[in-house]
Amino acid sequence: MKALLIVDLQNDFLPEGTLPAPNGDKVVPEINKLMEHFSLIIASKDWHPANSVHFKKWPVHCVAGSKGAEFPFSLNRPKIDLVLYKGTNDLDDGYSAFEATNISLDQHLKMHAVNSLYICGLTTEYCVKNTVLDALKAGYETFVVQDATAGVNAHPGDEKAAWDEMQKAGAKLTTTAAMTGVY
Ligand code: VGL
Ligand code: ZN
Repeated sequence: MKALLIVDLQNDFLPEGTLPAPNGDKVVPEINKLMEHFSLIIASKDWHPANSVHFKKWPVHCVAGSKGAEFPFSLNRPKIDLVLYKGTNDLDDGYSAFEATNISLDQHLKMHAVNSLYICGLTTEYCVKNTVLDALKAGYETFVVQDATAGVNAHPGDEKAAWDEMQKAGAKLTTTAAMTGVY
């Protein structure tokens, strides 16, 4: 069984948000296309308390319950089966969807007999990368949909390094076109 895991596709990570991935809006139509090809779709949300230590490193973003923490309206939201909340503690960054606090992602995937995970979303260097590395450690066959993933580009070179690190750890790269059969 395969599942689609959409990481942190939230308003604050889009170009108009407080911690923007410059091409964050471009992944939304790709993710909408991908969603048509999965019967299990899980989406994570960065969901921080206003006083999180995380905001010593980052501009304030995705505060629990805020507009910036919502999914964009352009995302085909009704298709999402489960929303995971992470970074909910004021003492951690919560970069990985496997650190979600409302449900154990690993247990949920096992319950649905998922062995292949297709990961996309925002941002390449932080939450996508950490989720991918945790998925590999947990033994899932892990694909990253490259054109459905965008970086925050906080430091030049980080995005390329993240792709290299994910591939070295065993992640396979794919594209929306390859997944949907539309070229
Ligand atoms: C993220 C920086 C801070 C992410 C979250 O979703 O990649 N990046 N918080
Ligand atoms: Zn965050």
